[in-house]
Amino acid sequence: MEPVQLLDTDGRLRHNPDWPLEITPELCRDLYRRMKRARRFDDEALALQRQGELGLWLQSLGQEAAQIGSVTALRPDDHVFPSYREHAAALSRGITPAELLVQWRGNRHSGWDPAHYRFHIYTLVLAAQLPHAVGYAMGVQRDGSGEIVAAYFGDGASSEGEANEALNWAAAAGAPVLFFCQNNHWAISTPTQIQMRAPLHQRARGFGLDAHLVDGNDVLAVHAVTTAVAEQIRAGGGPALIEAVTYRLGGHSTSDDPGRYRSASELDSWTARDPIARLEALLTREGWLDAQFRAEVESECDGLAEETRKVCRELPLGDLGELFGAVLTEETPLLATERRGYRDLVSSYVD
Ligand SMILES: Cc1ncc(C[n+]2csc(CCOP(=O)(O)OP(=O)(O)O)c2C)c(N)n1
Ligand SMILES: [Mg+2]
Repeated sequence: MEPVQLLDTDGRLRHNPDWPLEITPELCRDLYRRMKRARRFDDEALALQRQGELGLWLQSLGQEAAQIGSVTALRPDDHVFPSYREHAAALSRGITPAELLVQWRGNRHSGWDPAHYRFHIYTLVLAAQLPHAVGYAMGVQRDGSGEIVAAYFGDGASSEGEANEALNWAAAAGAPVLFFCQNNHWAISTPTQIQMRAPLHQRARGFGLDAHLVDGNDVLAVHAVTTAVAEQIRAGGGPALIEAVTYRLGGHSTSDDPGRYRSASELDSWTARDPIARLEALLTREGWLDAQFRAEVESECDGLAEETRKVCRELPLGDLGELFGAVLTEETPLLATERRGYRDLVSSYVD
C-alpha cells in the first residue's frame, strides 16, 4: 500500500480525490510558519543541551510535517496524549518554550498544565500513554462532549504490550480515539523492519480499527487525512489509526550517536525529503512566499530562539528532593530511606 501523498518530494501538488483538501495560500503559509518555528526551537534546544544548559534533548528534527499536519487538524479542545518527541505539536498548541524545557533541564517532571492546553504531559515509558488515552476517550464518550482524543507514539512503542492492548480495547469500546504513529524508521538503534513482520496500519485493521498510511513528510497529506479521520471519529465512527512514514533526522537523543548504526546514504536520502523544504518548494512555485512573508517568519523565528535561550537560563533550579513527596500520598519507609539518601548525596557535594 502506497502512503497517501498530496505533495510529491519536489513540492508539486498531486491530485488525490480520496483526500480532498482546500489548498489555500493561507493554509500553506500557516503550516510553513508553524514548522519553521518548531525547527528553530528544536535547533536552539539542541544547542542549549550541548552548552550544558539542558540535561538531555530529543530532537523532533524531520518530523515537523507529521506533527504539525496532524495537530492542526484537531480542534483545540481535543485532548492530546503525546509521547516525548512531540515538541512541534506542543508549540503549535501554544505551550511555551519555558514550559517545554523545564523537564529537560531537570527541574520538574513536566512544565505545563495538561488541562489548560488539552495536551497531556510527556510520557517517557513507551506506550504507557496509549491505555491512558483510551481510558480518557471512554470518559469523553460517556460525557458526550463531542471531543476526540489523539495519542502520539513511535514505531518502537508499537511493540509494547500496552500499545496492542490499547488498540484492542479502543476497538472493543468504540472509543473516540485517534492513534497517530510516527514511524521514523528507528527505535534508538533498532530498525523498524526487525521489530514487526506486518506493518502497523495492517495490524491495527486486525484489531478492528480503521487505519491509514500517509507520507509523514508531506504536511498537506497528513493534514488532509487527519482532518477526515478526526471528523469520522467525532461522528461516532469509532477509533482509527494513522501511520505517518517519516524519518528521525537527528539522533535518538543527545546521548545517542546514530553514526554507529545507520548509514550516511540513508540519512542523505531522507534529508532530500525534508518536509519543510518540500512545502517551501510549493510556496515558491505558487508565488506564495514573497520577501515580506519570508522576512516575517525569519524574524519570528529569531525572536523565538532568543526567548528560548533566555528562559532556559532563567529557569530556577528546583529542589529535586521534592520529587519524593510527589510519588505516594503517604511516604513508605523505603521512600523515606531513598529521600534521606538523596539529601545525603546532595549535601556531600563540595560545590
Ligand atoms: C517501557 C520502555 N522500554 C524501553 C524504554 C527505552 N526507550 C526509550 S525511547 C526507546 C525507543 C522508542 O522508539 P520509538 O517508539 O520508535 O520512538 P522514537 O524515539 O523513534 O520517536 C526506547 C527503547 C522506555 N523508555 N520505556
Ligand atoms: Mg521510532
